[in-house]
Amino acid sequence: MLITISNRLPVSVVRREQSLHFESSVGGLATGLAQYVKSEPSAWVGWPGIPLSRISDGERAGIRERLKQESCHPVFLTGYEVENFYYGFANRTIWPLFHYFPLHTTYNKTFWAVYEKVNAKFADAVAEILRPGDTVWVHDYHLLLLPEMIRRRRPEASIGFFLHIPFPSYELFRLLPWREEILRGLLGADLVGFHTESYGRHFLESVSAILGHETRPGKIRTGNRTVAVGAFPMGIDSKRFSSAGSLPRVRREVEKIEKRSLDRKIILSVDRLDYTKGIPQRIEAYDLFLERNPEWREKVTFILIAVPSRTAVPAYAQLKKSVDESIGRISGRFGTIGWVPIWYLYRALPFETLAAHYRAADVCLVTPLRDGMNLVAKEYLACRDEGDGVLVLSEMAGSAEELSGSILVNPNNTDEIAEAIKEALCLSPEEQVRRNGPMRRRIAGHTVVRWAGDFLRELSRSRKETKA
Ligand code: ADQ
Repeated sequence: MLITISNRLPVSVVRREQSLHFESSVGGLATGLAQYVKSEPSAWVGWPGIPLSRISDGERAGIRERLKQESCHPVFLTGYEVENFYYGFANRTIWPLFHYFPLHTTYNKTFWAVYEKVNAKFADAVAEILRPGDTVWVHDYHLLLLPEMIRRRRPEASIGFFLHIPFPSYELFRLLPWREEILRGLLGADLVGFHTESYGRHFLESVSAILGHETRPGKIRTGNRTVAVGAFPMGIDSKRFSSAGSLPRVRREVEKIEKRSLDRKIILSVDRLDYTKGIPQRIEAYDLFLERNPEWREKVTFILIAVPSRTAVPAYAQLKKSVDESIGRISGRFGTIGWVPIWYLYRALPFETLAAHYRAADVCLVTPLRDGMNLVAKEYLACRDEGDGVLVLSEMAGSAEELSGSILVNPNNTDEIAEAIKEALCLSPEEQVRRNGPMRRRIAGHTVVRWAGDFLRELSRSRKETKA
């Protein structure tokens, strides 16, 4: 059996009025793994998204029973744990530090203590269902201690870990007061996977400098065990996006967008509202573009879609305010009676609406300051069934390694982004198709299902090698 463990279960429990509802998540990981494990037994361990204070003991048992029908095993968290583990250590310590934002990083002993405690809760939940022969796959920065905690409880288990965010260079990682504990936690796995080779190299460097372990490319020796390290760039469900154009609702939405934009060129960006995504710099670059290219005013519309995210963390609330203000400034400066330079949508969109925006957009601006991978870039290219469209992509996104046919930019260089916008709008359709061809083939061939298969095959191979 494959046991997947992530902070959130693919099913969330929400309370609306008096009753509880079960909503399935449509994230890349959930859909990708769901397809992968269709044919074999599997289980998922994670938090169901509702704090304990919001459910009664009876409801808790009911949730457990109901989730079991979907092979999901809940780890219940108190409000205090959510505050210190999720909003605290995961999102105010690891997230900023691993994305090269040391000034946003909080080092707080309570956050750390609760992080350890919650990881141990997850380990207990896994130990309860883990049987000999099972494979455990732990996901992401919320659960960095889990591989070792499971190893202690079940020394023979086959354990894989995948990090969805960057692993920073040693100079950043060494700032963490709990750097040794985090590395030891990860080394409980048989295979540690990253989106790119360079994140893997950073990890090996930290293990060697901080723990003094012997390392060679792709391998770490720890005690009597060998831990494999590899790059597994995550893909998307490319068929779902490439066939979206055949859905009547998507076609209707595309028409609506084009009609409302009066056939102006459309520039699109889509992200969670997160300070790592470079949204203020992107808006500033658009401002520069309009200032320097008056002939483009009223001929282009920038649709900026941002999903609310981690609003309880102060840095996110500040970002929201500054984005609102800078959008207001551009509209005041360049807007006319018949033209709004930026349309700002601050919400999550259903799949069909998102796909319609990808299909309607002439240019997609993906300019994170740091990003583990960035799936939006891949979704945009997969959606364009004529093969046209221009992707402007940050060099700091993991996906830049695979998507080198895009217009690559330094996300801190607003002059360069402004130039790239102009270049993108002027690129001939033939050139667009020529550039996108290899990238679209890569995306179609390296799907999320293939990613999961590659990782799990490598896990089982490295286990055999260690045992031999
Ligand atoms: P994220 O930081 O969330 O993921 P990304 O990879 O771009 O970043 O994934 C976002 C997902 O949310 C995409 O599938 C996108 O379609 C969806 N989405 C974004 N805005 C939306 C909106 N307004 N409405 C609906 N859906 C929206 C983390 C890491 C990334 C890494 C992924 C996967 O930060 O670097 O690529 O995990 O490993």
